[in-house]
Amino acid sequence: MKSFLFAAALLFNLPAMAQSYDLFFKNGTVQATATFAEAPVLGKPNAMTVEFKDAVSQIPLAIEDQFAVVLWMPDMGHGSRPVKINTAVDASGNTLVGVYAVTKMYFVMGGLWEVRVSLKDAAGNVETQIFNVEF
Ligand SMILES: [Cu+2]
Repeated sequence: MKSFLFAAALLFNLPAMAQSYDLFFKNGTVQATATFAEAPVLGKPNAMTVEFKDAVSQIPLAIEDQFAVVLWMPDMGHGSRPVKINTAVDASGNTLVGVYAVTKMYFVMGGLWEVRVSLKDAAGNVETQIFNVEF
């Protein structure tokens, strides 16, 4: 996906607006790359893709765990409305292994936001990794 977006940006000579964040789970073995194709903006329904990969081989990884994303303002102790998560599909409608489309990401006010990405395994253990977005 990332290489496709990069290629598309070159092809159409668009400004490089994509923003990517790499998060690591399960003692560094699982990589999750979160990409905003367009830089997030305040008060709009932003979207990102999250691609899970084996951190070493970079091969897409099907995730058995429950995947969740929460938007949170740490300085103010509140969040936003729930985001929507779907498995991502390619142009033919085939499910992309380990890729999720996260939509309805509303950053409802200016300031520092945490994007809290978490995996919950079958035993109920939750691991959360965070990246920041600031407006
Ligand atoms: Cu706030």
